[in-house]
Amino acid sequence: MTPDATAPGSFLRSAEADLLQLSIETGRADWVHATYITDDTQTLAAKANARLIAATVRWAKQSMTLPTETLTPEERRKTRLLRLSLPLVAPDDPKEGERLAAMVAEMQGTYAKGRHVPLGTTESVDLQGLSRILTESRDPAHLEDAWSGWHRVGRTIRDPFVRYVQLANRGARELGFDDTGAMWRSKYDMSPEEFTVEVERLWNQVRPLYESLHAYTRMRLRETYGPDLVPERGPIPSHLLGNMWAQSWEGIFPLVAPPNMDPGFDLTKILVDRGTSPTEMVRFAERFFVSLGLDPLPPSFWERSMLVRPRDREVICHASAWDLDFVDDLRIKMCIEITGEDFQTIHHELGHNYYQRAYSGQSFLFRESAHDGFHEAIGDTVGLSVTPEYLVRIGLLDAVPDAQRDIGLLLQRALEKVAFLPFGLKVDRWRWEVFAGRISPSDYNRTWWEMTERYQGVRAPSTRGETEFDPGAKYHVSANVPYMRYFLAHILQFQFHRALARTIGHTGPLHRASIYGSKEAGDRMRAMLEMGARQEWPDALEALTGERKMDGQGLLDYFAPLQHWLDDQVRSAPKGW
Ligand code: X8Z
Ligand code: ZN
Repeated sequence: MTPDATAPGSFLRSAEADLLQLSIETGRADWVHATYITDDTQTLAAKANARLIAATVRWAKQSMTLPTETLTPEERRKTRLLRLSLPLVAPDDPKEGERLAAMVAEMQGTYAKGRHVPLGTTESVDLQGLSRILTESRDPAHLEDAWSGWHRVGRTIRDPFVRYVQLANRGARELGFDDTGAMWRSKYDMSPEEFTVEVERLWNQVRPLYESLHAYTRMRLRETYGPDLVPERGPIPSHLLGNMWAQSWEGIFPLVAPPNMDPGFDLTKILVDRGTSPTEMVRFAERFFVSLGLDPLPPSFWERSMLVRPRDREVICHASAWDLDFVDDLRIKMCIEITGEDFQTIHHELGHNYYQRAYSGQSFLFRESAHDGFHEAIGDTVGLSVTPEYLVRIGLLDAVPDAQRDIGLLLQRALEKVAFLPFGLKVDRWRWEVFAGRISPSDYNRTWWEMTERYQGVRAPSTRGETEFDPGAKYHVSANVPYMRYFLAHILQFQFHRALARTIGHTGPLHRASIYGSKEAGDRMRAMLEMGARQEWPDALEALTGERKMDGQGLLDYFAPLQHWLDDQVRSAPKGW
């Protein structure tokens, strides 16, 4: 249909109806692919995605011919969102569109099927098994083996990635963006240039805390692994940080915590000892949202979700949340393990589901979060309310450990959340450069590690050449999921938490605040969630926090007691790398 300049309203209604229907079809194809990977489901998902992308591009291009001056503000916002709704734009040529979708499906499939036979064993294990070695082993040879065994998956992802970058950029340019990275940066109600500056501002706010944590962790790891492996001043080897990508370090908490500083309880052990099932893990999280005054999940959630890894088929285990009919067909897809970490991840995923359900009353193009960092922050905000007091209230813990243990708890949280910050920044700073053509394929791996060292103060376990493609060993790179959202979410969740703590009248330290059971906090949150993407994100931020700017001070306030403690610990140790 060609837009009728006199009726932009009906043009947009047709676009929304068409895209809703195609999105539902694509979602079903994606769901079947993600929970049952075969050549056939891969082809079907790729075809459905190609069709949706082509239709969106068609509608978006037509909407650009609408006379802007005749549009209402709401219609103008819709045309803007229409043009920005895709993480990937296909070139006009349908053949190229299909090829692009096929490249992404192939990268995702390769990633999902990655396996390695760990040193000293005879059977291959998947990413979860290899990750367990990284968390549990203290033997550098086993750690390095699990690390490099997994990273081999990147090698076969390099070629499709190179093709994908070219095709995706061609598509983004046809839609008027400089490249795919510029398109991703245009989604924040400001110019791509302003967004780059905004991210830098937030990083500079929180960087000193990261540098203290880094110095402390390096000092402690040096005591365990010795000066040959862990330098006094240089970057930390990636395989010693308890996580495949060194993105979160809570796995090595037992190693770096001072002996008298354990948090007083071990959630993994509590859950395992009680014989908690995966379904019960999800029920805990659901009850938290219900305690805020939100509705229980629909019966179909329990029937259709994938909560554990099936024995008999390949699936995409990386956790995700879905809303198949854009109303109430909510589901999560996870390979739940009974750990404190997955307990948190489940809250993260349900945050997505509750957001999706809250904005389902909006018209289709507004059924999105205020910006993508908001979507990623909601479940984590609730997760920050999983305090010892809360665990006592729900019967998982007998008594609240005394306040002296708080530093242990804060250190554990910092190893998860503060350690993440430069990683969250690095992934897309790297991809932005790649999409802009400032990093060429022959430099992919070298520049990835340069940035890892610059931002995180972390180095590869051994020299990595260009046969390797280590960015491909991270899910979001292989699956074309933008990543800056997680950096923003790590800032926003503490800002949300601080505001909600004020709402419930909490006056003590922020890490002791839990909004469990507070309808008032729930109302605040819901007011923001229901807005979806109808208004610019500062309006949504204001609805929950009363503030209109993203602010790293919430995170700094939360960790203030730890910052003092860390600085005390590292007084004589060097900072930086
Ligand atoms: O991918 C996720 C979620 C799904 S949106 C599990 N996260 C990032 C990651 O795993 O790399 C959550 C934290 C960062
Ligand atoms: Zn998420």
